[in-house]
Amino acid sequence: MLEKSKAAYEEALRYIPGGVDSPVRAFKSVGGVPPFIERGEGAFLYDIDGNRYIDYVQSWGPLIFGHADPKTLEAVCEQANKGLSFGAPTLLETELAKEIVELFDSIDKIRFVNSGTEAVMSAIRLARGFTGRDDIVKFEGCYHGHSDSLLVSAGSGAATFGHPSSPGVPEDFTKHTLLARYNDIESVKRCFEASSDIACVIIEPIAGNMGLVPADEEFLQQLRALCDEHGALLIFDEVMSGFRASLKGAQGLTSVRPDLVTLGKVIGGGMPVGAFGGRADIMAHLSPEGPVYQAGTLSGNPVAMAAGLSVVRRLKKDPSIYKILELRAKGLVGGFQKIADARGVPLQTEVRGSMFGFFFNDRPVKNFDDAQRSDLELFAKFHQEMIKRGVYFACSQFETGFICTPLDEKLIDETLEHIDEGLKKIV
Ligand code: KE4
Repeated sequence: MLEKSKAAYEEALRYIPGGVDSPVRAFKSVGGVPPFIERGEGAFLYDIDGNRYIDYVQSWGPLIFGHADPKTLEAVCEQANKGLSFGAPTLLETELAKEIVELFDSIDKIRFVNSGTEAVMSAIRLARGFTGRDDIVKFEGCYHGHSDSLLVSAGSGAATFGHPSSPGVPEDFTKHTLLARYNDIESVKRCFEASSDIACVIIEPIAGNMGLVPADEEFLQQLRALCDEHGALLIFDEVMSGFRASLKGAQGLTSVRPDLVTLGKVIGGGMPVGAFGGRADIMAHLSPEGPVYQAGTLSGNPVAMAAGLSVVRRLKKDPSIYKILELRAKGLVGGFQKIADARGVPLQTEVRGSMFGFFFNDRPVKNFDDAQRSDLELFAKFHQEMIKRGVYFACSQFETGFICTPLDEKLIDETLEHIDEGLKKIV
């Protein structure tokens, strides 16, 4: 079934560390050979052995209209034929900036970069530059990309490998990073007691990197009040939840407003785009207007902007997409829950818009400690059974699943049959 991928993986291992350009893709926490993908089309991935998979990862979130979406490709090809990159301003950047600023009341100004990591790294530097303070607060289990000061008990790849803080990050870089517990306001208060030099608190308002764990509304409100009380900025990292949890990401589902927001994934439509934005008075501190330096050769790349514009404009034109995708996500996890209950398998599930999550766990998951108590061995066996049956779930318990528009009820029913067969085999 995966002969060619096996050979391809062995070859890749000779030239690329772990055979992959991003650790989670190596399937280390679930085992088995990672399928090498030949092409994607709609809801499907096709690997180089000709196997077809119903894809619930969609490149970790960006592809809300599915693989090789014709309208996105058309926009990309049309722009590419005019040139790939100019290193000079284009109308496209302003157009995409306008679409996002008009949508988010928390974003007065925005700047594009090339990844979520870059967006968060830049937002943190801006928060430090604006407040003149050095310390930051993050939450156990939240992942904000791999910039040094945030690789402290990250919730994505690092946590999957059980090495929450990465070698190579100097102690000096992390001594300014305080860790709090998700959905636990007392732990945040303790951070503010421990430091009077906190520039910002960064949070995934809907956490997607410890599995899907939404923040409680009351907790977010208390977090907002605490930041205001201490003059610290609140940063919502919506790289994953933006344009996925709702048209306005988590901000479409909570009354709380951040001072800065980071975005990525969907706003690039599958091309490399990240962004950070927020209050005008804060963004005014960014070079060349202000003293906080930040730059990038391919930032605002016109081809990537064209892809993002195609996707964002269609989502804004028809926000009912989110209701449809949420119903499908609920159909999937609802069916999964019934199957697990019938087979006596403890399961927790969660849905937020087009995002869904599930934990092999007998108790609700409210933070990273809860998530880590999930049955990771069962998750690995389950994932392998799903791959055998042509269902491509995220290859880690600490990730989130996604529904895209071509992934219809028929495919969800087919998935549920495979889930039932797979669970029957392993429990
Ligand atoms: P990138 O640098 O990978 O574009 O974005 C970093 C990032 C920042 N913030 C949040 C909330 C994120 O989810 C991410 C990246 N997400 C992971 C998947 N959970 C990317 C997959 C990978 O690392 O290969």
